[in-house]
Amino acid sequence: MSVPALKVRDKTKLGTERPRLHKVILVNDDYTPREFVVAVLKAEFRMNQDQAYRVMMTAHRRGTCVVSVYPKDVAETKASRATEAGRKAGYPLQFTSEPEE
Ligand code: TYC
Repeated sequence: MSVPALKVRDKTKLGTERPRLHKVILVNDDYTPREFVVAVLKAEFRMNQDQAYRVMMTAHRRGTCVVSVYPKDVAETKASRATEAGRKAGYPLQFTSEPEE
């Protein structure tokens, strides 16, 4: 008589979820010039003129706009660098990062 094979649940897959990505968010303000925001988006987030202009205008009209998503450390570094670029030029431009839903 053959012994029924025991079904062993393969739990390895449970540990293979990819880490959640984090959003970088552009926040509107009343002082930073539009062209400056566009220049920072192009320099820090590798956007072309058209993409950068659309993101800037969305934040301008709605208050915020998601710029892109990255692994946590990359999102945090890019948000600080971009915020720092504004600060150095004397503008209150803010980029934040938060986990994606
Ligand atoms: N609201 C700014 C202006 O009218 C432009 C601006 C857009 C600033 C988006 C920040 O995230 C921003 N000069």
